[in-house]
Amino acid sequence: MCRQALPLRLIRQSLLVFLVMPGVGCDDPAPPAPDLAVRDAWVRSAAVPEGMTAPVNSAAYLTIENRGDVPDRLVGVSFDGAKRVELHESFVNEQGIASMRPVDFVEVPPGGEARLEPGGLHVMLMGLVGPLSVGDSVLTVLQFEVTGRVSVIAVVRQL
Ligand SMILES: [Cu+2]
Repeated sequence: MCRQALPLRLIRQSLLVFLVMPGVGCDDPAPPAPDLAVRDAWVRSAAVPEGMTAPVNSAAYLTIENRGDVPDRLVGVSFDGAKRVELHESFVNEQGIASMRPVDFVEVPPGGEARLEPGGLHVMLMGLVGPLSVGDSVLTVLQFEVTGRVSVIAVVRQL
């Protein structure tokens, strides 16, 4: 085993070790990196309420797997069909009422995955510009701290 999961702050140090001690027992010089795969991406359908021109909001859900050596973070999402997009988590407040709040990022651990699903972490789509109908496909762009931008097609489904 020569590839190890390393915290991001240690990557530079480990590269330095490779440079200073060339040929120290490793046939695979690839630096540690995240290796992300996104699956099960979907968006909750949203109809236009009577008397309005567009639905109020919706949410997107997906699973991000990290087959790499180091963590990555989902730090933002772009979606042209909404005026505002935020990463949210659901929680139950002190009065026992289900609520939600923004989070700055979603951690995707090496060898693990992050699940954004109803009742938990989700991508909040606020101020939709039009309806989201079951069976439609929509483009979202995920922004990761290390990996950068990843385009994902999400299917519209009923909750
Ligand atoms: Cu939300």
